[in-house]
Amino acid sequence: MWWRSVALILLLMLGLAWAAEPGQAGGHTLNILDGEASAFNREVRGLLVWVMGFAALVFVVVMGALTYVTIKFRRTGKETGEPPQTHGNDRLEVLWTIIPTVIVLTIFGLTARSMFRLEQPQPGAMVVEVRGWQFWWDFHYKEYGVRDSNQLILPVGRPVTFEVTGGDGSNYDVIHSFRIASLVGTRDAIPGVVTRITVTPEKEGNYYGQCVELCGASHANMRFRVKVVSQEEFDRWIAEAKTYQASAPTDPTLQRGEELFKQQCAACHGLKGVAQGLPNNPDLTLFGNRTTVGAGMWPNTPEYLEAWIKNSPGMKPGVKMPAFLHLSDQDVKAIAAYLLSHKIEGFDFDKLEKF
Ligand code: HEC
Ligand SMILES: [Cu+2]
Repeated sequence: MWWRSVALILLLMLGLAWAAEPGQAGGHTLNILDGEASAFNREVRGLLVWVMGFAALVFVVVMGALTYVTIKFRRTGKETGEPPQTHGNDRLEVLWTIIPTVIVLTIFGLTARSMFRLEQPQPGAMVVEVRGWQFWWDFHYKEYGVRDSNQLILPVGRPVTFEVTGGDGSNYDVIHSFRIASLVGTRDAIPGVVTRITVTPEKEGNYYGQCVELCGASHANMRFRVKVVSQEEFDRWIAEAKTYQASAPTDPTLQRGEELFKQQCAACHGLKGVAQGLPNNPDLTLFGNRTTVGAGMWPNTPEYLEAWIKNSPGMKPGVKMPAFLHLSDQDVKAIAAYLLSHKIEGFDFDKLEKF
């Protein structure tokens, strides 16, 4: 029945509208037409407008013709035998071959032009290696020798080239895909392969990143944040991050936290000055500066952090971090306080405007 199809379409549209609502992303916009913050997104938006324009034109012409024919040649009940039979129409057939060809070639030309523009090498670009892991992101500022996970700090106005790759080529690695909704995207993060993408962020702010290639149980939970700050702030950030070394705590709670961290966590997680860790686990050196926990999932508050340490597999399906249910609440609190104490002072990334 026709009304069922209409109801289904309306329901789908409602679902899409709900999913696109900024509240779903904690105040960040997921609108791919948002061109406020980068020439990259504006270029892609321009292309999308052309493609959607042609698509709308084709839709109207085809549906219009279909409606016209359906009504004009509908059954009247007065038919006597077969209607007149028509075979072929050269003029029409040439026309409906040429018009789609012109449309496809136009879209091809526009796409090629955009691709050349976007692939232009940018002199002076900063290189950041991006590595997708199940289910989190690692960032490596090659020229500065700084590593950070799940949060990327970038200076405004300077081109940055992402060298996107996945895992370490070991056999259980899968493909992820790198996208910062309001800034740039998309590049697949493929183990053993490096793909590049360059963008110049134009506005300071807090951006939302997300894996956009189905990669397992927590694909939807594989997010990250990008903080675009002034060049001066970035310079201070990177200079301090480069030389950061965790110092021995004096507070007894933090001392207990460090002891537990060394016992329970240091085999996996790096923390400069305390633990080397392994590359296939997030770096926790500057965890106190991170605004989220669980790869962009929850606000980095003591409550969420403690819940995460105790039972991350219960919060995020498929995580490659074990639960620590055997630790007492007090011990978990001590570890959380210890992790949050590691940070560079004077940065409040939560204050930034959300994009
Ligand atoms: C077997 C290795 C392993 C051990 C041991 C381990 N972790 Fe993890 N941890 C991981 C992995 C892998 C992730 C990434 C999970 C994800 O988001 O998919 C992670 C994520 C985290 C995060 C979130 C990082 C972020 O930026 O979102 C924190 C915090 C954390 N671990 C703390 C700890 C603490 C504290 C301990 C010790 C009590 C610990 N981990 C023990 C592997 C481990
Ligand atoms: Cu994914």
